[in-house]
Amino acid sequence: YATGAMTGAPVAAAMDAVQRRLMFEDECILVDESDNVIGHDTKYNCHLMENIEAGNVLHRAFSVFLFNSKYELLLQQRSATKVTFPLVWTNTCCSHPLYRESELIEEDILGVRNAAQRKLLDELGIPAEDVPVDQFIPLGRMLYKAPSDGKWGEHELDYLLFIIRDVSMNPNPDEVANVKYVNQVELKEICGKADVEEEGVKLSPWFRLVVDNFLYQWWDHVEKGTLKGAADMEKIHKL
Ligand code: DMA
Ligand code: MN
Repeated sequence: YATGAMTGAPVAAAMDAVQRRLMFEDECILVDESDNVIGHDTKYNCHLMENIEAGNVLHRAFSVFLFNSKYELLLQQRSATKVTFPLVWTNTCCSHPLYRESELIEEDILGVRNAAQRKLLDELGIPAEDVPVDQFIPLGRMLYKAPSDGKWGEHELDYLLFIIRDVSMNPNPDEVANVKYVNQVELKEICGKADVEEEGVKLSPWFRLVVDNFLYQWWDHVEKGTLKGAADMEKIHKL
């Protein structure tokens, strides 16, 4: 079988072709714990647990939480071919702003907003006009580390973005296995099931951190129309 000449890694050869391409093409933004840009590295290098443990690949990321006009939250189940965290249920869309001019803009968090709009189209087929960049509401930043399967993991400084819009969608099967809108009661049921291993429901670790620390209070603000007052972009929550 292919030996992965570029890396010498059979790991790379075993990856799904679409996901492998993204692992080497996507150049993530490396930051320090205060979110200052200190460099860049491939998505591949940033997610190898050995590099994470060495402490060199903290990178910038974002997590979008999209609500419809009934204030239901759109969840996605990651595809089976995702290299990290396959088949787990998670928030609407997650990825990384890339080391390119349009996604490095810090004024008004525009770089992260541009990346969020790009990935909502890539993963869920949501047209850009349905998610204008000025409609994303940044609520906070969190720093977390999470192993996936021993080989792979995450160590991110994650921008949490809410958006309240009715959208059209056409999920990309390379990225997404399933989607579902839930209300607060339904999400609490899903989280209850995720706590019981035999139920076979898995949630992503970053989604679980947001659920356990922030989500329901922010969701109440969504329902009351008071969300903007809930934002705190100064503090970086170390979770
Ligand atoms: C990475 O998400 C970002 C977070 C917040 C976990 P991902 O693994 O879905 O990234 P991508 O969609 O680029 O593969
Ligand atoms: Mn990451």
